[in-house]
Amino acid sequence: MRILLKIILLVVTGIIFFTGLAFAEEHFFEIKAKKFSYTPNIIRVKIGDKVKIRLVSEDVTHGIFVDGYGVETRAYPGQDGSFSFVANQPGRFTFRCSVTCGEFHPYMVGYLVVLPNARFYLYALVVLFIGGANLFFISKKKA
Ligand SMILES: [Cu+2]
Repeated sequence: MRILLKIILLVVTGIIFFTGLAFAEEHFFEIKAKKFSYTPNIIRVKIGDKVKIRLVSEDVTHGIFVDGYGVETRAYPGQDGSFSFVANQPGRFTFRCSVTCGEFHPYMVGYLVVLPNARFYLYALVVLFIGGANLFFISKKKA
């Protein structure tokens, strides 16, 4: 009986864990770059999400470099740039132009906001709880 209970706990834990992982989404953003701003200039995703960015220049050559992630691309007039990455660190990161494009170039910035995935943490808690309960049963059996 105990063994059956443990097997059920293990299977449930596994299912919950992998369902939690499956909540990662894919996001695509097209960012327009123009002297001296980005549109949009704030990008919000959840941790674990796959982020794909295309940079389109509306005037001169611009770049985009995301602090903390170290990803970069350039967009030339008529030639877009793109990159993708997995948002694996939570927080607010500045992205900035990486090509000197004029006098206000240093102010050409935007923000990447990576939010913690509430559902992921909820599931992690459930997994921890089930794991704890399992340990409790094991220790109780030994005593
Ligand atoms: Cu620039």
